[in-house]
Amino acid sequence: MSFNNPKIAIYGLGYIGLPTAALFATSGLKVTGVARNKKRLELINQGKSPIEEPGLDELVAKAVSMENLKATDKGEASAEEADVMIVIVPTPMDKFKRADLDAVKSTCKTISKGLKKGNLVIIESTVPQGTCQNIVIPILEESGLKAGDDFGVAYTPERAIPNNTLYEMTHNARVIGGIDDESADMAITLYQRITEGEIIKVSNLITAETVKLIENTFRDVNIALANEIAMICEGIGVDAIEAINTANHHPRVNIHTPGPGVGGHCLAIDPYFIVETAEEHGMEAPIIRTCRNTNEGMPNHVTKLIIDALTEAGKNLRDSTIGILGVAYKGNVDDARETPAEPLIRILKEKGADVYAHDPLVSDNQIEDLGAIPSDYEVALGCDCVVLVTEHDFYKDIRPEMIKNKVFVCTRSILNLDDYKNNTLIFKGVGKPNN
Ligand code: SAJ
Repeated sequence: MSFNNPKIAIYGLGYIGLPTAALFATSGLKVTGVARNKKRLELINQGKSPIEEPGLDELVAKAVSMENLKATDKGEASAEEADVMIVIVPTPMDKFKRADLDAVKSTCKTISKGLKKGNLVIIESTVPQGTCQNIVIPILEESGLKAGDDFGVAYTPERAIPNNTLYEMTHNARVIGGIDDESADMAITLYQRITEGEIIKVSNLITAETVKLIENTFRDVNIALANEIAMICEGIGVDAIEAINTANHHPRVNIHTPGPGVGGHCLAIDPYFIVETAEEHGMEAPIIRTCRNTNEGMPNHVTKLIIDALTEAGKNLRDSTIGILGVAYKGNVDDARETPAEPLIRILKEKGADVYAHDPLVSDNQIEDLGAIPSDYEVALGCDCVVLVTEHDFYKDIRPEMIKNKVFVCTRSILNLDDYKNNTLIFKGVGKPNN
């Protein structure tokens, strides 16, 4: 294999797979992207991005016009032609809160059929610790080749944040671990083509897997702490945001921001992968589990705030309309995966409320899938209780007089609290002192 100009096959053309493919292609390498969704393949081959991400459309257009990126559903043939195969497929959680590795396993099976001596297989999907060694490598070795002797294996987690993916992919530090030094070094040479960021080589595959999981777990645990502080502050009449922001002036304190719960395909899932691995080894992870419970409990807490606010207004949740502002899992993204809006909508409906939802970025179909009635901004603002769930910039200019029925619950810290004092509005919020 020529490592000056390896041919690459990337399995998975999603939020991370497609930008990775486009970056390698525009760096001058021949890249084949493999995915199943025909519509997605068509769009990419026309030089268009099926994913909303700043700069991605232009990058895909450039990669395709350079004739360096093509998308296909032929996984085995792509492996036969490639020198390096990169796996960036989703690893969701099943109903038992364990990693669903089906996509990783079937992709590795496909790759094993086209694997040749001298190839390098790189895994980027987030996986429980030990997956590369115990699951990926045995599947790849079904090819009859031996990992380490005949082909290389490396793990490098994706760590870019949606909405700033391209910048973070090309500037964040990258972590790489290999089955051996040669594998790690080959992967480092490859990623140096697309990143200006530092590349950190760790001891082995499992260390690299662990790094990814503990990063997101740190954030989830920290947010759980912020949420617990917020709920206590509400009860004792302290503005939690003021307290947290002030505490964060201390040089060694960085408390995260409370909210309606933790969504997205990473923080709400990855901590469970550590719990799973710990339990498989006869251990427990009580802190991580408790923090997950706290964050998963936030939609219940928000429901309580809504009930309290409506009660003050002399209304019943059962007979009320609720207007949700924002269903995306966080501000300024169009992504509603694992959004805390979903359990909130479910709980409110179970309690008999009619739930309307507005989101400037998420489609009406997705809003329906989440269980709410898609509505205009004005309709949501006209409900018996308005609940701000996502901190889209679009909502930053919301003013008390826009809340028609004068009952407002805010789960994010984007509004100026002073605006909500001393007026007739019934206002409650996560981490806001009860008025
Ligand atoms: N959230 C809070 N309070 C905070 C920060 C976040 O409630 O102070 C909530 C958000 O509203 C959202 C969820 O947590 O619902 C997750 O948001 P996020 O911005 O922390 O993270 P993600 O899921 O968009 O992306 C994370 C990032 N990981 C870290 O910052 C350590 C990203 O770099 C990773 O690439 C990504 O996970 C991933 O793919 O693992």
